Amino acid sequence: MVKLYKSDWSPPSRACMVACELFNVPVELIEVNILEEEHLKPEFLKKNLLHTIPVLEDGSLVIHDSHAALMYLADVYGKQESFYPKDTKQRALVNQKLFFNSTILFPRLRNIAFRLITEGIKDIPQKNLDAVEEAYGFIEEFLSRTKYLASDNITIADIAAYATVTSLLILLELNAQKYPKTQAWLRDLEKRPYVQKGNAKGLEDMKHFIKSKLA
Ligand SMILES: N[C@@H](CCC(=O)N[C@@H](CS)C(=O)NCC(=O)O)C(=O)O
Repeated sequence: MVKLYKSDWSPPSRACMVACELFNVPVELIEVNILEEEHLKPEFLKKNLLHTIPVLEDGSLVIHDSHAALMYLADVYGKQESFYPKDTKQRALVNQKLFFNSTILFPRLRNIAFRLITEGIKDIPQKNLDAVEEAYGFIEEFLSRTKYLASDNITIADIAAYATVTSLLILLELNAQKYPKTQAWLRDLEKRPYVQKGNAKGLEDMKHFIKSKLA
């Protein structure tokens, strides 16, 4: 059985939880409470010196990045190849969008959410909101080229980005008229049972927490 050290609030953790539901991974979920700084404790730092969650452990293998974990889970447990194609070119396109989430989307969320939580800021700087708006534009453009982010099939890149985007929506609403493809993509993913199970509750908890911080 694999172990997933996670927090329900954390989008990259939720992406891994969605993947565990999707691929029917036998998993033990272990909550790491960031507010109580459990991620900074020596036992946790032994697993991940970067002190981030999620961490996926499979026997002696420890993976401390959600994207690497999604790739591993899809390779080992995924029955439908389409979620992470074996074909090199198709796989490169999925990897590209996983890195888009890792290096463009998620940092724009982290820049805001981390400061709300740790520094107690009440107003989100306009430049950070502009960066989120720009990211919505990127997604809309991607989704006007293919039905899902990497191709016409849903892949693990959509799972990673969905967890981030649904969290960004707490901070900046999406104008459905301006971003119709993104709106349709969100609706498509949210009705999938594995997405519901892995993402919905944690997202709701995060929403309440962030709103209370902004109030
Ligand atoms: N690239 C990493 C980012 C993980 C990350 O930054 N997680 C946040 C929670 S959403 C965290 O653990 N922050 C605590 C810290 O950085 O000390 C991944 O995708 O796993």
